[in-house]
Amino acid sequence: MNNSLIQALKHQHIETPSWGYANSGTRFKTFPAPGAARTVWEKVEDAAEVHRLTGIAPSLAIHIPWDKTQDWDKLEKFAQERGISIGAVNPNVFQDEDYKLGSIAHPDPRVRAKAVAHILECIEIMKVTGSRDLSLWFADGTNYAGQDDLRSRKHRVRDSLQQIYAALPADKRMLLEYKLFEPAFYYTDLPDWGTAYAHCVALGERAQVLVDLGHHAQATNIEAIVAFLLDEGRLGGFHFNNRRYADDDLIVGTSNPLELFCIYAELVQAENGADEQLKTTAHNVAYMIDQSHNIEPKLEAMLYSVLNCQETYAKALLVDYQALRQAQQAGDVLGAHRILLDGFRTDVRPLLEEVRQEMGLPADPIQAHRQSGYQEKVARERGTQAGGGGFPT
Ligand code: PSV
Ligand code: MN
Repeated sequence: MNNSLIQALKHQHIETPSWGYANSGTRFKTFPAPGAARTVWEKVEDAAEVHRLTGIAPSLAIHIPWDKTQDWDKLEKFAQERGISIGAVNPNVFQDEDYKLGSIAHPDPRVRAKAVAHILECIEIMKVTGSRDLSLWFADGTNYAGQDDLRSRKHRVRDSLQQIYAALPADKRMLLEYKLFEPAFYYTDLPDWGTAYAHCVALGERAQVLVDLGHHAQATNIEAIVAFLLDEGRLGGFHFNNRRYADDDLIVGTSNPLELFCIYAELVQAENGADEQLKTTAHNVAYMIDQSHNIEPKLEAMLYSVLNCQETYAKALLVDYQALRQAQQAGDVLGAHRILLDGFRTDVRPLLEEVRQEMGLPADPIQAHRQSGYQEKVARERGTQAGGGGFPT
């Protein structure tokens, strides 16, 4: 087997989200999941189980205040003992009563200051947990034409982000996530990658765009966004999931595997190309899952998500990019397409079994999980809770 391919696969890093281990639902109903994590400690334990079985999920993204604890040092140590580090810190400026009309774009300066203060508190948490990324998503927007002044809102967003960026230590980054719509339906303050990018450029180099796969209009070419942001040195990270209609939070790679493959192909080319700056940008991309599973068994869904990323990465690594380039330059439309798709069509499961064996992991992590008794154990110990840490029911 090709050694650099194996090395790349062994060093893949997918971050799982604390909120993916807790009970969650739709606005219609939350079906409590037996054994769903109730506290940040249990979320760490679940993340550790996913990492134990896959070997490529060594960090956990947290959401504040859902995961707030009095003793961050203790949590850090608890996680470390289980092979997990605390990853991106996600402030929550969308669930307090004060945020009815927005947070950093709110018309009232008091509310904006409150939102900024919460995010500054999250930066303090990052210092203790050793997190590199401050991951920002805002529910800010309006529902009706005329409800608020759009340019004023832009200025309020910029001003708030500047205050936050100024407080960010030199070794930390701000990831700015956009979302087409929801919860606001008429106007969203950060609706697309271009808006996020423009704010990032105005802020400084350590402000980077976060691409959540669920946050685009139908048929948007996400790999093209990825290519553009990579080339501009502004792709900071991903929130992986899959959508069919809106922000559906389905398991990444299930409803549009080709899209995920094309995204990975862009990343692999950037990682392995000759352009050093591009390489650095690609190497620093944070690969995070952002999914809340409502009807699926939570751990198994998370395992699938991590493994789907692994499979897709392997396929993208197998493409003959040199031949692809030649076909592109020769104007060979379908020849080029076929070379790229050859990677997508390859069955990489035997290769990944070998990689897992070399890493001392179970050949089939899903089967291993099903046979491990972990799910039964947590169901017994934690019971079936309505609600729990994470999304309120
Ligand atoms: C919003 O839909 C989002 O994608 C943001 O990343 C949040 O932090 C996350 O989901 C959980 O609410
Ligand atoms: Mn997201």
